[in-house]
Amino acid sequence: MLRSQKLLLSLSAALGLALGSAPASALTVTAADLPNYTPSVDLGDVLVTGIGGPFAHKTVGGFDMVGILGGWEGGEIDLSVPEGILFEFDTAQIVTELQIGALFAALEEDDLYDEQALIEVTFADNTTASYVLAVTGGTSAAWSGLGTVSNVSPATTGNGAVWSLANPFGSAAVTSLTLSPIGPDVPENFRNNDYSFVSLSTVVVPEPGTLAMMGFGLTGLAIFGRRRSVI
Ligand SMILES: [Ca+2]
Ligand SMILES: [Ca+2]
Repeated sequence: MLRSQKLLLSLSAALGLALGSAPASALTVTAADLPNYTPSVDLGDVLVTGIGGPFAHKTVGGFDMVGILGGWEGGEIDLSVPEGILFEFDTAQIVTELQIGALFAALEEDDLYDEQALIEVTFADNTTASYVLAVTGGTSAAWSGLGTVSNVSPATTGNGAVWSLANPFGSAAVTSLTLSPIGPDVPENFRNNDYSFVSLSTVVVPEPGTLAMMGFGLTGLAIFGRRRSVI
């Protein structure tokens, strides 16, 4: 083996080590990770806590989803307590996908109006923001944040009324996320605006040191490649 080939191999190994030392790149939490009647669960990279009561599952249109026990609806997040589900991340995460369910269109599943969900986040710089997902029809909804919303299961009776938010906060990393109810909450429409958690996917923002190491390794390879071509 030529000395130059050995050098290239060792540089590649160094780059591999740098990549290998990067934090876990992706995290997914599903309803199955939040056991029934549990007040909170530590999943390692994220602590998930029930606000207003413990977690409670329900199956809607074949989809397993989680809300908070009690309130107007067991298995959904209701305003009456109020209830919520809080996700607190050990390190800032970019949310790549969030799915919620049981968010129905008007006159479906006893809901008088198109349902809405309130989603609150704390960004890595400690600023906070609130966004609303508002159903506008059986398979259509409006999202006040970034990214896109798509329908996974129709918001009509017998289905899951599941919605997927892709990159809902853009490339901004968050340290916490809360699924919250939104008003009004009055007797004639008490069933409106309740919903459930289905799944959450995030990626960890690489730490500056890791990026610097990766940059150093790539720069080394580039310089080496140029020298080699001269030889
Ligand atoms: Ca509830
Ligand atoms: Ca609902």
